[in-house]
Amino acid sequence: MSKQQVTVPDIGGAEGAEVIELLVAVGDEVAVDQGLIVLESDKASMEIPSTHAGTVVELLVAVGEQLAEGAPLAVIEVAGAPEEAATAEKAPDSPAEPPAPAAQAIPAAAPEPDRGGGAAGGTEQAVTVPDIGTDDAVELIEIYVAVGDTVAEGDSLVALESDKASMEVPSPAAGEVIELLVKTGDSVRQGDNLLVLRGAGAAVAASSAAPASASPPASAETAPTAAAPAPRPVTGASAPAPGAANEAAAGGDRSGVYAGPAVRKLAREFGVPLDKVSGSGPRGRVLKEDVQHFVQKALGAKSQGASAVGIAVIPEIDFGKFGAVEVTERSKLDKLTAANMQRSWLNVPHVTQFDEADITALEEFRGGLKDEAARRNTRLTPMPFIIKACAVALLENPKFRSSLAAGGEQLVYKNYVHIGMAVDTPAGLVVPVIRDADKKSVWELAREVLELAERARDRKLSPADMQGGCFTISSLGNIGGTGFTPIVNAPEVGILGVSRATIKPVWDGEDFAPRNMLPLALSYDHRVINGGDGGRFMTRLVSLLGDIRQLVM
Ligand code: CAO
Repeated sequence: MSKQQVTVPDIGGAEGAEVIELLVAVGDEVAVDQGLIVLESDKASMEIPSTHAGTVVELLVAVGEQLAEGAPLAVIEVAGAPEEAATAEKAPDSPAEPPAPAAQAIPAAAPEPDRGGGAAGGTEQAVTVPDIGTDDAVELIEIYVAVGDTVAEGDSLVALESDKASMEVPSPAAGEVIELLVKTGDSVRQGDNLLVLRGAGAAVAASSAAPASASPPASAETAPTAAAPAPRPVTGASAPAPGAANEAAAGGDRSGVYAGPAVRKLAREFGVPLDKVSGSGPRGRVLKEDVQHFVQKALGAKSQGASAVGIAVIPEIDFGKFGAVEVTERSKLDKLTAANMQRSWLNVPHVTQFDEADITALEEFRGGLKDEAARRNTRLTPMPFIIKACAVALLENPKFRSSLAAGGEQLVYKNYVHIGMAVDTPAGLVVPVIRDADKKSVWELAREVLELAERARDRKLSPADMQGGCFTISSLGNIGGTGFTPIVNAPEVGILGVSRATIKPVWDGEDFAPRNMLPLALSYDHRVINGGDGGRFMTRLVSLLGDIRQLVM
């Protein structure tokens, strides 16, 4: 038994690369060539393979660490005599060692010197696949440029992927892409033409590396080739030949995370855990679209509900299992109302306060005005009186016509009294707004209630008719019920729910007397209005409705 340390090999000149994934854990048995960690520089992600077979007894790095060539990664306990182990090990720092494709990254190196075939500015040059450390074909997984794009020297042109590493091919010179000679999914080898670049001034060097095996398209044959980045042999704890690649590590079982650098970058930007994304590319490779789809799905789930605030989403049930069902599409208005209700319900800490107003006198007065109402071609319901009473209470209690602003740091007091009135229509609930209710007479309010309710039911309200409210009244008095808790119409802070008035026996100190009692429910945003404010508002309202002579004072 001997312990052997695995270090970071030459990573293609990258000054530092980040550990983005650990592929093994302490106690794991590893084979020579099996990936230990994944490193990512700004140009490539690469697996660093083990140089020894044995048991991982120590992991010396953590995800997120920046590593440079020579940094120790792991300690492997190797079975057998130390001598044998030493023989099995590939000598670190051996300059004679061939390039290690598994750890090979193609750096954005300077082009090789012009060999004479280069051309001056404006000349077309074919850019070829640089030395990728293997004679085997690799897959072209992504093209970052399109015809017409202007690129700078070092800009990524395409991404290639072998069994062990994905790497971006940088442009050897500045220029304009005038022809693409490859497409995504192509298999390419060192020397194959990738694209034709029209140089932007400086000459781009011709490469002598284009192999005979390359069979470029006709248009490229005539063009001199632009230099690929200079090859960099991997030295140090060198990796084995590609033939020895560990298939499982290459993209199978461990790697829900089989993705190129651009995709990894995108995933990082959106905070997407790549191991949760199912790859739709060849061998399960995660593509950009897969990450985008993942983000879309996550957003969709949030907007559907409650997961946005950490509450479990209500499960969808197949009700057809229990009996006949009928499914209908909801109207836009219904869906909008639902969204608004949920937003208010989840954002506003509600308190609802209840009381009853004795409207016996109001109803007597109103009853006596029926003829007058007919003469004025209108109807006089309790609603205009309630609106007028609310307007007075709102004038006296300015907090009830305020709204929170600046994330709760400020309160905006509105120096106007615009009151919304919930109207039940066949298409759904709408809330037209009566402007300056405090300045209008009960007759004017009666006319406006009638007119707005008609326009609402005929769907003739404009968006402007439904904006600017300070407070809302929702009356179910014509429908029935003894009470309900209305939801604040945020960003307003208060809403009055009115239920059906009924004659009740009320103790007057000496006897029970039949009185016409109107049930009221006042909901408010408890971030703005406290119980005292609520109590004062409600008491005043009850008093105003109980003696409507005060409304003219
Ligand atoms: N108690 C007893 N009777 C009442 C009453 C009350 N609180 N409120 C109204 N009534 C009576 C009216 O007096 C009228 O009878 P008369 O003609 O004999 O006087 C009758 O009920 C019908 O009134 P109306 O509904 O036509 O008129 P309105 O002014 O009371 O209300 C409007 C207008 C638009 C508010 C109402 O029609 C409406 O749509 N209400 C529903 C609001 C709603 O859906 N709220 C819930 C929102 S949250 O889901």
